[in-house]
Amino acid sequence: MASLTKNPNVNAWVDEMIALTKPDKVVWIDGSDEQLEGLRQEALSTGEMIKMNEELYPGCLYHRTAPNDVARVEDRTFICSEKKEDAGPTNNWMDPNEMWAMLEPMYDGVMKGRTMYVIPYSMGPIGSPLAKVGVELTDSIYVVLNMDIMTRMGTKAFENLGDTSDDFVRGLHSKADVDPEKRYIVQFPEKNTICSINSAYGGNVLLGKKCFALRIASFQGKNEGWMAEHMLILGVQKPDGDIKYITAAFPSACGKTNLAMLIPPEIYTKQGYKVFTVGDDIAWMKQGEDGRLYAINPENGFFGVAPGTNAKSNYNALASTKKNAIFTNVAINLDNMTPWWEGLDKNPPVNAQEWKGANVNGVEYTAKGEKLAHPNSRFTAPAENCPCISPEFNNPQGVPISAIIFGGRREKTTPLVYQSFDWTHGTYIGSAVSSETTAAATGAVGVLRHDPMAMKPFIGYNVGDYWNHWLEMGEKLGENAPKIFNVNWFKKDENGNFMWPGFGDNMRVLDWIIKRCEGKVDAQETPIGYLPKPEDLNVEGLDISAEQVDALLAVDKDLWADEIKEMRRYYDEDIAGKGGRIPAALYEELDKLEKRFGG
Ligand code: GTP
Ligand code: SPV
Ligand code: MN
Repeated sequence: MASLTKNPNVNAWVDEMIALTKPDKVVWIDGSDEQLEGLRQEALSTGEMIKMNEELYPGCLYHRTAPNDVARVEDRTFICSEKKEDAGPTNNWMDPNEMWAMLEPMYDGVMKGRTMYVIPYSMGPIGSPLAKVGVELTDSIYVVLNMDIMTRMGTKAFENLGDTSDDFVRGLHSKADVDPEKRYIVQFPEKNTICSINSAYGGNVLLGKKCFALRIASFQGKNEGWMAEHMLILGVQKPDGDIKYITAAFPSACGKTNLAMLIPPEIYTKQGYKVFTVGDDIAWMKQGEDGRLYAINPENGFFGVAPGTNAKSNYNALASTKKNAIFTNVAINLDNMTPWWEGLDKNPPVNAQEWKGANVNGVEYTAKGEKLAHPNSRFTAPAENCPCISPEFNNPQGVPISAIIFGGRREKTTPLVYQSFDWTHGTYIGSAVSSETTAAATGAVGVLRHDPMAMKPFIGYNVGDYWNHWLEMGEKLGENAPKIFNVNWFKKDENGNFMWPGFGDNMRVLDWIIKRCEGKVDAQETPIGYLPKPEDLNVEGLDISAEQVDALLAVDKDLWADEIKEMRRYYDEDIAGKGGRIPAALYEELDKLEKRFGG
């Protein structure tokens, strides 16, 4: 099939990759309905995709991946910069030539007997000054159909690139044999290139997402003066009609999609408050002409965690999955071909197919404590399906950001919410994010680990330089810089129960944050930052005592002494000791924090 572009840089690279991988057939993805429908039919005929109930879930498909291929693989993910020190201590590194010498034979002939799909796509609205183009080569129809939902895919992306530009990200993906021992997710930041092999799962293979929009883009952003962050973007419309935009960085499976789509409690909706979703996972941010920081969501859909999603916890996400969505590794109710997962409702289907494909009695199966859906099972849903999608979703200029929030899963130590003293202190707080691990990546779950800015697996260069870039952005933004906050929805009481109701009630915390940005509410100054005065946290209608509010807002001196000690160890040993170029200003913030506690 003939190329869809005259761009010689694209064509030369695609020809080279065809010669290497030797597909039987090459299909350029124009993005037309006819072409995509043909691919859906083909995937249904081979069993790669399964059709869901056409009346209840029109246009929805199901896919299951190999049981060893269900999450990102951080230990097999590499940043292959020319110099090792440029990858820094948070990344696996290999010399780019050595890496390619290993990968090239693996790709040699890997697409024999298969079709190569050439996917042009734009990250960001077509025509946006912040958007960037990628081309992904893949032998997976699942990838094509997901990229259709997650990006602006097809000929229009080439129109954005133009006939001569070389500014596009090259992505080469092959499922190969889905061999976990030969699975590699490799970024070459200086070459704008991504190689992914032996996986067919989400973040490993939808190369526009974590590989491009975070790992490669964070490096581009440092060089070009903008930011690529693991952040949701939401707008809160106040009763007076004014909308404040907020971004929030939480580690994987720590609540971004949920916060992005929250439905405020009645005490707020009654007054006229409304929340709009701009993005649920990634933000690209750049200073606008008026000096403020503007954010776009480079994605066009949601690749969301299924378990726990229900009409109460996240109505808008659930509604987004009702048409033209793809379900990966959830369970199927065989009686009516609808998806099911833990936390959807309390009625697991009797006649169920669990995520690995076995037919089981779902009621008996779950009663034994077995899971019907994989904990990292996901839905891929078009953003346009979301009932609260922002009218600004396609705005090429993005939306102006008033506040940036960091957060993570912390059983103790970190209070419900606090505000940094200034941008530099906020950058320190971002560098100090740690969180209990989740099923979004392979490895143990529930282990506390450092995850600076929720970007540990996604910073495409030296983490110290990344922190320095944050500081430089703050200097550039000056008094227009968004205010920086930290939240923790996951504090637990002595019985191990979450102390804060979370979900829609997180609006109460956003309310305080917005009032702080507007200078409309006072705060108590503590050694860690500004905390709400207990009476300023609106708990009207919640079954929560004054003691519980105090506990949620507590700053425990002993726990913070441990925290500070651990931060010093982390900076010294894990970062500086392993080649991380920590800015002096961040060490000073740590010293100042210790001093404020009297240390
Ligand atoms: P990625 O897509 O992996 O980046 O995840 P995410 O950050 O978008 O997380 P998501 O919103 O999908 O939430 C992950 C899990 O956290 C789900 O099981 C949610 O039910 C749970 N969760 C989200 N918000 C809250 C909250 O406010 N409180 C509690 N207790 N759990 C929450
Ligand atoms: C995450 O793990 O943060 C995700 C899912 O958003 S993935 O696309 O697999 O990275
Ligand atoms: Mn994510």
